[in-house]
Amino acid sequence: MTLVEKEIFEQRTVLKEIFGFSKQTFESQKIPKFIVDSDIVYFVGCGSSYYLAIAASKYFSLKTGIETKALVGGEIMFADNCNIGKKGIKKSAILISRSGESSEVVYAGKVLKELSIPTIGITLSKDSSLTKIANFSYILPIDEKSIVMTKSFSSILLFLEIMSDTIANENVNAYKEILDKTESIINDSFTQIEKNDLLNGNHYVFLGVGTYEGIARESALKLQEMSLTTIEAYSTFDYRHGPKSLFSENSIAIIYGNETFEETKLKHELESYGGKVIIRKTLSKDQKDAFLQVIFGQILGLKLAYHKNIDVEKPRNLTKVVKF
Ligand code: F1P
Repeated sequence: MTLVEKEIFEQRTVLKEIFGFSKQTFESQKIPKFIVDSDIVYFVGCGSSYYLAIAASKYFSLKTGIETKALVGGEIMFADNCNIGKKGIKKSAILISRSGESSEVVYAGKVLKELSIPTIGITLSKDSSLTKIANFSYILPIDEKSIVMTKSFSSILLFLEIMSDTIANENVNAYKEILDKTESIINDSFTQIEKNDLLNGNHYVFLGVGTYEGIARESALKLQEMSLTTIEAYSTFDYRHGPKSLFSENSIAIIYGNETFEETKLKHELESYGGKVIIRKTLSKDQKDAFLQVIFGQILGLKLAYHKNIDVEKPRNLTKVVKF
C-alpha cells in the first residue's frame, strides 16, 4: 500500500478525531470577533488550499450570511489593489496553508497586516511562518507525509465548516451521522469506479455548485497530480457555456449534485456526445457533507495512477512545500 493510499484510508478515523478537536476548540475558545463582525471575509490559499478556500468560503457564507471571497495567495501578494476594495467596510481573512510556508500565503499575511486587515491562520504546522504573521492561528493535530494533500484537505474543510456552523449557532452533532458514512463513501467510490469502468477516459471533467465547486476543483487537481490526467473543473452549469465543446466519447464527467432536473438534463446532453457522466449524490441538504465528497476524487486519482503505473509518492514536478 502506498503512503497516499494509507493516508486516504486514514480519513476513516482522522475525520472523527478532527470533529472532536473542532468541537472542543470552539466550545473552549471564542472565534475571534474580527471574523464574526466582518462585512467580508477573504479565504486565501494556494493549489489544493485554494480549492479548500473556495469550498470553505461558500459554506461560510451559506451559514453565516457574511460576504466572502476566495483568493489565491498570489492575487494578494502581486495584485492586492485588484482584489481588496478600499471601501471602509469591516474586512478580515482566513489564510489556509497545510505547511504554513507557501510563499504567497505568508506574503499575503504581510500585505493584509499592512492594510490593517486581521487574519486567522489555519495550518498543520505550528511555529510556521504563517503562524508568525497571522493575528491568530488554529493548528490542526494531523501529520500528513504525502506531497499530495488528502486527509489534510478534508480535515481542514471539516474544521472550517464547523467554525461556520458555530458562528451560525447551529448544532454540530449533525456531523456524527455524516461521519458514519465515511467508510461507505470510500467503498462506494471503489465500486462506482469499477462498475462504470471509469479508468479508461482520457479527459475528465468535474462539476459542482456552491461548496461543491471547490470539491470539483480539488478532485480534478488530484487526478492531475497523482495520475497526470487531462482534467477540467467548473461550476456545474458554466460547463455549458463553451467548455462542453471538448466533451467526446473519451470524456468522463463527474457531477457532485442531487440529480436535479437541470443536472439530469446536462447529464443526458453530455451522454449524447458519447461520453460517460456520473452524478455523485450529495448526502446533506445544506452541503455539510462537502468535506467527505472529496474522497471520491482522491480515490479516482489513486486508481488512475495505479492503472497508468505512475508513482503517487513522487508526483511529477511537485514538492511538498512551494516557496520562491
Ligand atoms: C499546498 C500545496 C498543494 C500541492 C502540494 C504542495 O500548499 O501547494 O496545493 O498540491 O500538495 O502543497 P500549502 O497548503 O502547504 O500552502
